[in-house]
Amino acid sequence: MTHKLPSLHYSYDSLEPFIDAKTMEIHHTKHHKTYVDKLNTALEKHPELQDKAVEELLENLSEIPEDIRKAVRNHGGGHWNHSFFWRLLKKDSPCQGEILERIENSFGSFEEFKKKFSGTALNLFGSGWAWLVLNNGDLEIITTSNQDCPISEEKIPILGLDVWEHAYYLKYQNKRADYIEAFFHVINWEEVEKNLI
Ligand code: MN3
Repeated sequence: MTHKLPSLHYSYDSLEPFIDAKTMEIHHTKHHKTYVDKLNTALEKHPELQDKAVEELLENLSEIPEDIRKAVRNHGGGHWNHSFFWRLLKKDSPCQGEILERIENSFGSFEEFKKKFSGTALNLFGSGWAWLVLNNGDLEIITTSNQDCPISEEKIPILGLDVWEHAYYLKYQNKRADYIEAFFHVINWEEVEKNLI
């Protein structure tokens, strides 16, 4: 079994003007695809791992043979993180119901959550991800560096934002704050809520 690039359930231009079609296309067909390809290449050295789901690899990084552990962490993480991210994007999806209630209970209000999440994403130095995760049942905002995945730290990802420059540079250049603000217009809250269980 080899890992495959998942197709998106929407067109590249469907998040315009918040995330532009060109960025989406390059991000999916070049960046994400490269993670998938490099993960498959790494696993060729250990065929016994080829049938494992990427989650299983990432949950047990310490058990991955050392010669490919870094490749699995980077490219397996890249594959999982992007697959997760694509699923959570959609325009005009209001934050409501259980997910809104959980956010309000954890952060005081949606606005406080947005402020804290945005500040965390903005201040992440270098390349990485900002996340809303469940950590022992509590909602928390965290960051990971590079393509590290919260599931490797026994945390359950609820929402993730790619803050690598490749995710926004074509449209936003150095204005990461504007990209983060735009992201809040394209969060598929219905899908986010499904991650709570
Ligand atoms: Mn990316």
